[in-house]
Amino acid sequence: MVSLRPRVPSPSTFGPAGAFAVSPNNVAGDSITFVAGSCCILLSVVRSVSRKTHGTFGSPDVPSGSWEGRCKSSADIGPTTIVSRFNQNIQRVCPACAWMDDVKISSGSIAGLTISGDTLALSLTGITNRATFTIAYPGISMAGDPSNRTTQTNCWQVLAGEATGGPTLVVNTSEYICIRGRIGQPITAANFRADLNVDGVINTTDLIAVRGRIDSLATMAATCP
Ligand SMILES: [Ca+2]
Repeated sequence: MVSLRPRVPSPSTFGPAGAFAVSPNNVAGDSITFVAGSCCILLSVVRSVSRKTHGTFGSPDVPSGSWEGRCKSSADIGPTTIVSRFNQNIQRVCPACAWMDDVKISSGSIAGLTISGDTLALSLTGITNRATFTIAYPGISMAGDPSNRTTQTNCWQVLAGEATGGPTLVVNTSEYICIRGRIGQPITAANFRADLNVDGVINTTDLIAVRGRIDSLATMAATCP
């Protein structure tokens, strides 16, 4: 908010307050209050995260640029819900168009798209494993200004079964040892990746799941920029 107090020689010079091209509510005596709008702020993504629900523990966030190693099933690998928050309220440029016109994803399908204020939530299925996953927002604009869009792209590295991270993403005996050592532990922000099948518990089912994914080819070479 910017408040200007111009020198006004006489109220009669400018006529009544309502003659200004501003809301009369913004005029008080010899003062005009200008409310700075968001018209000149370029749209940008403030934060984008991937979420999966781990039973009663909840839905810990994995930020973009990170890695998504969890898997729910062979048909539901990688991110399943991505929530992106922008620096201002947003809208779909073409509400009647398909979701694929709003956002561009590098693999999989969009099962749902919702907007609430400055936040966009995407439900996704069938993300390709052992690959980067990117999402762009060509059909999303600032609310009230369809021309104000962003060229940003978010990126995840997707490798089902990966539970330990590291410079090179790979599913190997480190995952097996990691999960075996966490069996029976309550899920926390520090160990939720060991809950591979996202059922809210870390048990032998997760161990069996990772054992079936240990493979010399279970390495992901591509990385996010
Ligand atoms: Ca589990």
